[in-house]
Amino acid sequence: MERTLVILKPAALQRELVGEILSRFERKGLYFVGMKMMQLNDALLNEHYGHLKEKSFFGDVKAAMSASPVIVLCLEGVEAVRVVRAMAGVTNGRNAEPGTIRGDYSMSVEQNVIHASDSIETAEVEIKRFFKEEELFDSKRVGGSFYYAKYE
Ligand code: IDP
Ligand code: MG
Repeated sequence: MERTLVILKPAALQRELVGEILSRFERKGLYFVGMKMMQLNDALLNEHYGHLKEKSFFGDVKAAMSASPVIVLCLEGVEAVRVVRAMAGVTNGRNAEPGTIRGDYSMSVEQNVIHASDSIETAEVEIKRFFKEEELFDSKRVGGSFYYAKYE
């Protein structure tokens, strides 16, 4: 199985879309193997968005990504990188297909609500960038009841 990295951007938190976005991944059948809230700093953003450093909007993107905390997720599943990228939709929310996350929740190229790794190689680098080994968990389901205690 593959693992991929997703970031719920400040727009997702400020617009209170976190639950809806998480539930899409959960219902799709992706396993949550890592999840945490963090404040992104300039050093991390220079690394994460290094491919954009010559772009005129680089500073704006970094400002948008550090405007509030974000939630980083590591999702696992067969072909998870491709599947999650398809669920995200194309970069510009105005062009993203309805039914995708960006297509349903964004009207902007910058404020496009989530980040998703774009290839298996990138995903490996990005997961290491945001998660320590001990912050990632086994996706294997455990036995027993999670509805009642034994004595009820
Ligand atoms: P991606 O997020 O779809 O992989 P990238 O080209 O890697 O797209 O760009 C990273 C992020 O930079 C985008 O998600 C978006 O927030 C922002 N961005 C990309 N292109 C533009 C642009 O033309 N104007 C403003 N922001 C942009
Ligand atoms: Mg990208």
